[in-house]
Amino acid sequence: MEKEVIDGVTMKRALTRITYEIIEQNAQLDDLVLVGIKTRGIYLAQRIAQRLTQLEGRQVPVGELDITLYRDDHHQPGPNDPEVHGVSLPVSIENRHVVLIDDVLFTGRTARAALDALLSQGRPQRISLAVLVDRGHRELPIRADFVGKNIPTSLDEQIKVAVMEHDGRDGIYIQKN
Ligand code: 3GP
Ligand code: 5GP
Ligand code: MG
Repeated sequence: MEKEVIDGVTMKRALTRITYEIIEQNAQLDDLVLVGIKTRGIYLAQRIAQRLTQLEGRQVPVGELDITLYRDDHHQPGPNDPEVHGVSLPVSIENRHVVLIDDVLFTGRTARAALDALLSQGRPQRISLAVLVDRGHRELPIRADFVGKNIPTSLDEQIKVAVMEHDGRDGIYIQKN
């Protein structure tokens, strides 16, 4: 059972608002680097970069982090933890302001793994976190600086973020397992 909670137009507006908030916090966009977390976070980062170009006439570099849940090959019990599989940064992040971008913020463990991966690549001046959806249930002291929508969920619900580039439509859906 899947229910649309945010339509495509509202989702685009949320991304535009996040873009304006990023502009407000960065007098000189020269220092900015956007880094998307696979899969949909990368598309969201690319969209924010496009908006920055439209609004400010600036090209902002976009990097990618490949972080997926650690899959236990031995089927041992215990929670899965996110694991970093790849880091692709088009420029040095030394002394830059990095904005990490993900579709959904849940426990915060993916964001934590992303911070580790970034800090292993250099010493950014600052790292911020932007997410399209904050669904609550944090297990670590992590919060987002830019939030598209707060969507409180129960643990047996799942948020589905659809992006045109990957899913052929834009929208945010909630699904009960
Ligand atoms: P994403 O790669 O676009 O973030 O994690 C792989 C995919 O599984 C994610 O897509 C996400 O949409 C989906 N997903 C749904 N619920 C969960 C969840 O609870 N944990 C993780 N890691 N992924 C989830
Ligand atoms: P966290 O590590 O904060 O628990 O979860 C963040 C990552 O897990 C996100 O990148 C996202 O892909 C995935 N995730 C966790 N819960 C959900 C959910 O309800 N919906 C979707 N689409 N992704 C989720
Ligand atoms: Mg994600």
